[in-house]
Amino acid sequence: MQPTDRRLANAIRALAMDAVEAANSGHPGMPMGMADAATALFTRHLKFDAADPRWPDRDRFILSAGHGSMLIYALLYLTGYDRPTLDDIKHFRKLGSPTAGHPENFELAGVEVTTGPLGQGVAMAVGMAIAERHLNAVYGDDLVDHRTFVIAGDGCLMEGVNHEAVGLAGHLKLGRLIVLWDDNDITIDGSTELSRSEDVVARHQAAQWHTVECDGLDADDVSRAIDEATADPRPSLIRCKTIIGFGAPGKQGTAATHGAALGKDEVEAARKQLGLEPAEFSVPDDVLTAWRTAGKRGSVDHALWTDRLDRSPRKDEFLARIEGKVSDAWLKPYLRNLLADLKPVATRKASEMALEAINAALPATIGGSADLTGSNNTKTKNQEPLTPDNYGGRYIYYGIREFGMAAAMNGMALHGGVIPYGGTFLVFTDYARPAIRLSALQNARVIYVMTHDSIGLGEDGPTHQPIEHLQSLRAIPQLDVFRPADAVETAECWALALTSEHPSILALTRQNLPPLRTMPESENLCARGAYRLKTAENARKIIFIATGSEVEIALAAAAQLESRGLGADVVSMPCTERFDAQPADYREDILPDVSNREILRVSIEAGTTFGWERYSGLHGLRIGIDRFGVSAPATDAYDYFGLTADKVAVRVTDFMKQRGMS
Ligand SMILES: Cc1ncc(C[n+]2csc(CCOP(=O)(O)OP(=O)(O)O)c2C)c(N)n1
Ligand SMILES: [Mg+2]
Repeated sequence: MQPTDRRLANAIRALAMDAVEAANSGHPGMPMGMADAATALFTRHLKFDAADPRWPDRDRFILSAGHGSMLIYALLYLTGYDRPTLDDIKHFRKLGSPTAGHPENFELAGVEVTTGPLGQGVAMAVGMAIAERHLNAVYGDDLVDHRTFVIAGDGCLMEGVNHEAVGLAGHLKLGRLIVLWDDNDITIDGSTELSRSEDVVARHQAAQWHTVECDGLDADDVSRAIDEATADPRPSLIRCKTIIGFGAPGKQGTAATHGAALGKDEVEAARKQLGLEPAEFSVPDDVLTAWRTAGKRGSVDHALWTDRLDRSPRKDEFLARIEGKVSDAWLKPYLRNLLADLKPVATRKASEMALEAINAALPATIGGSADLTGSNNTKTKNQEPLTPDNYGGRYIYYGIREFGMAAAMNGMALHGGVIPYGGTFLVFTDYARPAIRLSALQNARVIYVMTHDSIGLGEDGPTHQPIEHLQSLRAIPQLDVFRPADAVETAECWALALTSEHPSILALTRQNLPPLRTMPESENLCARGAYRLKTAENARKIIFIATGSEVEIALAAAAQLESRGLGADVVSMPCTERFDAQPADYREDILPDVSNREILRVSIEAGTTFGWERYSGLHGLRIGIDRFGVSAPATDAYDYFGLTADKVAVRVTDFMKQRGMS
């Protein structure tokens, strides 16, 4: 006899309680409250094949309420994924176990995205739904035809990014996005009455969503709601009325079940209440068999899909696209043309020029901007807008939603098949930063086109002039921050970003910069992160290390110093992360390990000097801006902050004099 849905759900409850108890850490309440809803979703609706978690046409499932990680670990184990094993679950939250505290996309194949920072799961799901519709438009129903399901808690729906994500999804009519809301009236501090009065359902309706309510503790009722949601052409919010910690008789319905082990006595009482096996981590045979059968439900669809793929003339192209391999064959011919016709150009414009070649060569790119298209230069001539009437378009008007855009791009990148890039002003990376951090953590190939990268943006003044941003972004692991110095470097950095396994930020100028790289090279010089652009003519006394728009200043200052007999190298350092990863002999060649008295190292960047001692050395000279900017034309602002060749040359010679170096 087929076990009841409640018994299937209770297996989730048992594993969640036991794992949290064993770790003495974790969140049992959410998995216990949503176990029935998750059972309905996984045994009746979600299209997946546990034997092949990477099947491209699987439905995507995102546990946005990442603290309830034991819910997804239990589901993956029960449905028969290779990992986590029962042993992995016994080692929940232990060093080296893939059952990390919060679900990590790089730990387990069935975890599509990393969640835990509340709100971002829903926002990434929007990106997944966009990628699905886009690829469907490109490849048709035969190859791409799936949905994105999300489980989200009160917290995910309260976060600001939810407003951006819900607005974007409603606008783009992402009907294949279905969010199940764990409406349990509880957050960590207690009742949601402490902090929420809004009508969540009405808010979604106002954003053009379909909404439906159900008893989240009744798998049949949840299933009815999912059917309704699937049939509706709008994105759907399913309000699942639940009880947090359901089944723990003394604690259910209270915040006490949210984020702590229930305790031995309460677990025992829950076992009795739910009719569970007395032993820890045990799942009755008939229940496990039923779950394993559910894990194979999708195998028929999967086989039919494989047949269709095998018959498709676009099979190889499709698979290459999903794999995400990118060639930089566009770069050489592009650079050849560029070098034939050099002129001063802002690097944001140079980025647009490179993108014309990139977007023509790489059909996987999808661009966009958070309402600064004309300023970020992110849209190329061949790009049509991606709209509900044309999901095949390759340009997204994200609106003024920097965080929502960044999170959506994470979802798109992790869905696979598309390479998202999107723009705003560099200063507003602050608005997107939580998602940029998750791009890095998840190794999502997202390219951030961040223009107006310094006081060089001029008149908009201190609110718009980044100061601490470059360095604070460089502090994020697994993120490449590129600050190219001219059009050639801009193209080289684009090529690196597109072929990277990491996310990248391109920091680009508003103001024009002269061409500095005027000769063809056999290799991408930016690949090493820093390289010698000019070699000292006189005996080397100084090494300038500069990035972006300040490389020009360093070169002009170096020329002045050479005319006074002081030899100066100029190192262009478009990407500190890449330079740090070079072999020691290369780094030693560019920045030799000698005293600053022998060879003075001078960093120049129109931003904070914080951290530049890493390259200048403690006794080197750091030229930058350690205060907020000024509202003034760019050239006046540069002059005001001493960032001109004349002023830099004077500062260097004064510094050398003070230190008795010349
Ligand atoms: C951005 C962010 N802020 C705060 C937290 C810490 N936190 C984790 S769960 C939670 C409460 C969430 O409430 P809800 O979504 O209703 O989850 P439930 O208690 O119902 O499981 C908070 C504040 C977080 N993970 N992410
Ligand atoms: Mg809650």
